[in-house]
Amino acid sequence: MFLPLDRRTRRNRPPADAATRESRRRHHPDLSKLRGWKSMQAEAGIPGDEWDKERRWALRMGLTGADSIEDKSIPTFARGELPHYAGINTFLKAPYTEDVTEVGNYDATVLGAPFDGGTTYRPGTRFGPQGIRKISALYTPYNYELAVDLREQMSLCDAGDIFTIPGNIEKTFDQISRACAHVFSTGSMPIILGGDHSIGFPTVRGIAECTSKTIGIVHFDRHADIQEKDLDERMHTTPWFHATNLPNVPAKNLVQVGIGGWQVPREAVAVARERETNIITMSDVEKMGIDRTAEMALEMAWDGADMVYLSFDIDCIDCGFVPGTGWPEPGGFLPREALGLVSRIAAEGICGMEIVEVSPPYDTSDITALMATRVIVDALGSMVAAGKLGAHGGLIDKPVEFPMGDYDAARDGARWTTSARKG
Ligand SMILES: [Mn+2]
Repeated sequence: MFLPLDRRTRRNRPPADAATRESRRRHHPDLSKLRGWKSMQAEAGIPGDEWDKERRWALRMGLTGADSIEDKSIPTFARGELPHYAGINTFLKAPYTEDVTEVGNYDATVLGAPFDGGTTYRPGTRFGPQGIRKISALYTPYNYELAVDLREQMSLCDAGDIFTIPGNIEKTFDQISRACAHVFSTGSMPIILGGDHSIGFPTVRGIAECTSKTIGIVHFDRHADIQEKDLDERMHTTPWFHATNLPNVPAKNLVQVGIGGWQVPREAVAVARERETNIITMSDVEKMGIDRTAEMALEMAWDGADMVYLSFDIDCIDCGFVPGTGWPEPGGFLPREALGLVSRIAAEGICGMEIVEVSPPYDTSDITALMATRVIVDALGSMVAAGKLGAHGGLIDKPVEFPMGDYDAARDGARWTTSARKG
């Protein structure tokens, strides 16, 4: 038994009287009240069937391992989750749905929007999807604190990247809207890996055209991103101007969290004021705390809305944690705060999400891409824990269907893509 140490003499203090003992009791809390204990017990109740299935599949795909390998679940060729450093990466090593008509078989679909033509300072976000997928291999699908195992409790696929058109913002927007509309129409929740923030307009447009219902947006950023044009085009400073022009995406349901610093243009503020969007600055968050901020954001985003979309600009986090981004700005969220907020927003259910502005060429040790991965898995984990994944499915009342490509029919058209060649 340990007696409390007297701080001055460093010797054990004599036993305290009953009243003092009572007041000290809180220093020895009931362990069973801790998340650590609860999660430890909860793990026993999570099934392992999908993991068994994956290992069975890995052996069938990758040959049995060498005779000297004692663990007979290890194949010769790396297949599936293990080892984390090996393999051809999709997001979280989820199955690659090369045939995009198959995404409807999964609860959620990751799709890349590799585009940085809307960038107004540092480029490089065209490599965002690759960077995020690469470091996502670090994760297991299980989260101890949430007591959630994504592999067992939901299904996820990676549809690869959208064919964007470098140097042409509008054609890229059309491609992105089409891709998002396709995924959303199948009922699978789209998770879009940007790309710069200009993609926020076409992603929301793609989703909005599949439903007559109203969509709210929770937008994490240091920047307001709501001016009409920047440098004469619809750059990454403009998505919410155009998104909130859509008939079923009202500006009053746009909640912008973490805004502040010296990079918010006055043009954007004027639009936010005219349209009466909801801006919660970083200092507002500091004053209110995470719980109240989340409560307020949810209330405003869901006010009269049928579903909520999450747009997460990685630069909302203090740039000391996310160097790999286009417009770094100090004074933003700590990672723990941002993740806490995302989890609370996602716990009420989201109909889709995007994570933008990750620029691997400016990243250090993959930390920015890692942060982006966390935002996604934390949102998914939170939705799974709250039983909200797929809740938006019943609201898709105008699903769209696009024809599959036909090589011969396309060849009859006027133009045909040539392979990229220098000179
Ligand atoms: Mn930003």
